Amino acid sequence: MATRDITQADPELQQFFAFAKRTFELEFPEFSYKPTCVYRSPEEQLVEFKAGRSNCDGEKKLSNHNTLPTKAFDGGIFRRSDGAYIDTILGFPASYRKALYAFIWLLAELKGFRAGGDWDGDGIPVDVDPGEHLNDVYHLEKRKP
Ligand SMILES: [Ca+2]
Repeated sequence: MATRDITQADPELQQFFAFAKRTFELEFPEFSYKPTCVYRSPEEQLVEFKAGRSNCDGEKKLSNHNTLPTKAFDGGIFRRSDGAYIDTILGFPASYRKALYAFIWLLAELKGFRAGGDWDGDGIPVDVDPGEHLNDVYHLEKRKP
């Protein structure tokens, strides 16, 4: 069963999550930042793979969500007034959404983590970087040592 329990993540990721949440919510008080997926079972990973949302199938290739403590978490942005997930708010401006997520993944890069909004860490967002393909702005993970 996939979880949203940040205490299942690597301690450095837990610390980063707390920092990012505090900083983001100070800067954008109309919104909140919450974990949307921390641990994911291999079976659930296969579902993500088949849907094209991950390069890892959970069988031959494990994702950083598939072990405990996890080496990754996904975070989402929610409207504080009603708790709505910004990705599901009708008419929420796409550019505004991108900018809010970019604030998080740029913080992650500054702190030495790898972000699915810019996998190669060149500062060019994944959706406009011809060298990248999987747009996963929610995903943050530890860099490989
Ligand atoms: Ca990039």
